[in-house]
Amino acid sequence: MRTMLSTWLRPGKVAIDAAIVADQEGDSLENCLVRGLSAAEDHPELIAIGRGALPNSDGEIELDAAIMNGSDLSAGAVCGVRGILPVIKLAQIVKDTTPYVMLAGEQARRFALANGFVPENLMTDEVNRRYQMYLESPERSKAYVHSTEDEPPHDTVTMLGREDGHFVAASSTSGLPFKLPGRIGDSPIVGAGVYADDEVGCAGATGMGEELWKACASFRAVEFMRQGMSAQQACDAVIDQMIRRQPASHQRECVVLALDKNGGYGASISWGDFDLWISEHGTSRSQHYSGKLGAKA
Ligand code: SD4
Repeated sequence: MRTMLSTWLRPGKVAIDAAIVADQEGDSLENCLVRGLSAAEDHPELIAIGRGALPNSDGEIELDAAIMNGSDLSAGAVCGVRGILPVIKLAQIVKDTTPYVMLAGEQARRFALANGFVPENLMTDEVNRRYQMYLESPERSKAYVHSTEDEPPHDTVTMLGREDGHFVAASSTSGLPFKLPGRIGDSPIVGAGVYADDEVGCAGATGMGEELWKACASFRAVEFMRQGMSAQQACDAVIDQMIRRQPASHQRECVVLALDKNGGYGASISWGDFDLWISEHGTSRSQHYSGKLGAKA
């Protein structure tokens, strides 16, 4: 039986639905996650990842993605990529066709073009409108924020998959809204945003990338499971440690999610709210999590 997880309510639903279709069509576990994330990247109305994501402070969408396969610890990632979709597919091609783990920026884009990707303008009217609002806003000086207005955009979808003791972790992101150009977060970093090892399980992260990266959150969760913790215990232990050691995790969403070898799943969040999609037996449901330090006001 396959279990797949996907983060955040709106983009996570698009991703899990597409992954379930891929599963029903008999695609590999890894391809199910790639197809799930690709669907969310391509969706023009989601203010999340890929097309129609929020741009950096120059008004350009810069995308990051990573995928790790627990069978042999193979991994591929891209970061700071402009005008290319889907970057999760590009990360998979880096994994499968090069001896490298990560390609960055303009060179990753050139690699994409050489592999048949077609450059596109990913800015939608809605995102142009929000960028104008950002330019005119007194909040502009605080560009380093996680979310802007009414509905938090949730700029990352992280997916995990398990099938008969085999694990895959994948993540696709536009990073933080109006980030400094060139800024890279945890999502494309193996060990921070994703980690998978068939000996143990897999884990992923979403939220404040700098904190999750400093915690090596995904690797740490997998190593906690190696020590015998369940997925839920491992996620709690990572977040507890972040709360203890990293003051910024007290006001920012820092989320870890995991799948273990015993059929369990788990997620934990430091502060704020988080929704996880879980697919088992071809149907999906969402589960809500509140921060250990309280939900958003
Ligand atoms: C980042 N972790 O680049 C990502 C942001 C995120 O929901 O997860 N947003 O820091």
